[in-house]
Amino acid sequence: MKKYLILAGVSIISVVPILIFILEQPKNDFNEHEKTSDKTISENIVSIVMSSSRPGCEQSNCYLPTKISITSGQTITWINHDRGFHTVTTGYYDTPNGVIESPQISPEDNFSFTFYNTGEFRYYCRLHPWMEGIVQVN
Ligand SMILES: [Cu+2]
Repeated sequence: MKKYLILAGVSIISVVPILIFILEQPKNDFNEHEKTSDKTISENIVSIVMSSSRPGCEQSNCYLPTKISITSGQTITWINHDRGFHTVTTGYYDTPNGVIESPQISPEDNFSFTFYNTGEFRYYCRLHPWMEGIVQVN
């Protein structure tokens, strides 16, 4: 009987560190994930709203927010929440000024640009002339 008790004791002692190890693992992953989230939150996000490929979004927002203010050296990430393709192109429709010339951003994809020069940057979508936004860099 004593033998079994010792055996049980030894089993518990050897199992506990394994359990701690297993329980620690997801916790570490979670912390890692939290760090990634913080990084995302600190970015400046502009959302390309659903259905902006159809005229009408200019009544509210095609790019949300339509005007965003940042300081020099900061990055803006545009996230396409629509089902169609869009671009971020600085200038006015048919007269791009070449500061930003994004590729076509596919649905759920994103595009980032870091602004070093100050000033007001107006931009639009090459595919949908009614989509306009402004970046103010201070
Ligand atoms: Cu568009």
